[in-house]
Amino acid sequence: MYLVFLLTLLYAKVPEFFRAPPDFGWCVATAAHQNEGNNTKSDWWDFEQKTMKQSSGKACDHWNRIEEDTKLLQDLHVNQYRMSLEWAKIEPEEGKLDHEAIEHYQKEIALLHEKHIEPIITLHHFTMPQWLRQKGGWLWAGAPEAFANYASFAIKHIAPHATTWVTFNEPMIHIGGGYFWGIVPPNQKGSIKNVVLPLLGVLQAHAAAYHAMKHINPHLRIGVTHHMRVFAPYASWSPFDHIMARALDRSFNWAFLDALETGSLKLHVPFALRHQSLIRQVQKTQDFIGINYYTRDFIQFHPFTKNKMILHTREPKSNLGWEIYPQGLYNILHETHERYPRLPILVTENGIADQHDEKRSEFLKTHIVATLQARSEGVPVQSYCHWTLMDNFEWLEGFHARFGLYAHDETTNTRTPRPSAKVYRNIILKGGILGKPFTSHAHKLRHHQ
Ligand code: IFM
Repeated sequence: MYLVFLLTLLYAKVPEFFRAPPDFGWCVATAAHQNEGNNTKSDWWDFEQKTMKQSSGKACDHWNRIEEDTKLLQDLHVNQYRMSLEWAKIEPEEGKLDHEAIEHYQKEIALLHEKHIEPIITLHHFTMPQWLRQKGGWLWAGAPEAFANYASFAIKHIAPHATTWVTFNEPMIHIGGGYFWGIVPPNQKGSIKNVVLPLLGVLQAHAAAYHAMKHINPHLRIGVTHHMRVFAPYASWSPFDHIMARALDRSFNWAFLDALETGSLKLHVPFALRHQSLIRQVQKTQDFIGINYYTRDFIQFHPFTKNKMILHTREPKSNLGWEIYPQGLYNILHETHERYPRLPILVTENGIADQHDEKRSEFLKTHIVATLQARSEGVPVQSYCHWTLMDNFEWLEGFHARFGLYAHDETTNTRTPRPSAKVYRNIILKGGILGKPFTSHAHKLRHHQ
């Protein structure tokens, strides 16, 4: 009997309390275009008017409600807030600054500091000024310098007291969406090879901004927020599924971050793309790794048929059909640390589209356990940012994908806390969470079958 009890203790996953250190970053993440409204000088605005049924319009009218929304952050008890600046509002025409927009951001950021909420500021979150898009976006030779000037202006004049900065949000999604799938600006559907040049442009813009910002203030922490997914083979017996899952893992998850470490961009997608280039100035241009984690994909690959690749998901799923897979976050945190041991890690996005708030509380709990467990095992995770504060404009999905801790009503602009907001608040107030640990060392199983 005693032996059975001992064995149960040894092998059962007994809940543990995972404590966050007092300086842990409890955070929510947002983006300007999705919340502020009236981003009329941006390429996305243009794109919405021309091609979408629903436009971001006034979004959540956050532009006119910064006091009210800062209060929502205080109610959650977060001590960090990830937000972005809209370059198109700050510099609506090339070389012409909009002082009203600049004062607005100064005020918003001062308010956050006053309430002891540290801003984490993203400079580019999918949108760019129309004038830059017209010049060719990241393919324009002048783009790196223009981006570096904007970044330097922001750290000097908009948020001089902010220490953590993100140059680009989800560069692989931004460029893949624009130049391979062709579903977002600049709508250029093409072969996978089309992503190489704009990706190099983004790397150059990132590096130019990184060096310019560090020159002004060497104490800043600068990085990117990188969308990472678990790619698993659909059929465990299929070598093709394995090959493609591994290739996607290397190219989508690691190639960009590796380039920021080594200066060398290596992309290899079987039967489609093999690329390697060296941009020395990109080497060692990140001070932290920002991970945006949502889900896992199962990859089915038939190299000799027309429709070569099919993506599958499994239950349980969000309203957008994305699998809920917290073990993936735990594994990715370990893998990231093994790959870049010198760098701290921030979970800069993690959330779920869940209109009726049926799954969000459990989602929050399990993903925070994954984060804090990895931390307790030596992974230097410093923050957890939940995506997102309130329902907002979810890009191609419009307003129907509801990611908010607060429900947002587009007609009245009211913000109503969902039960999960209270759950997050309680975790923050307790400084940790009781939960079942994830299978340790599962990160060694590379493809999460
Ligand atoms: O809303 C987006 C965000 O802008 C970037 N990361 C993923 C989120 C959910 O799709």
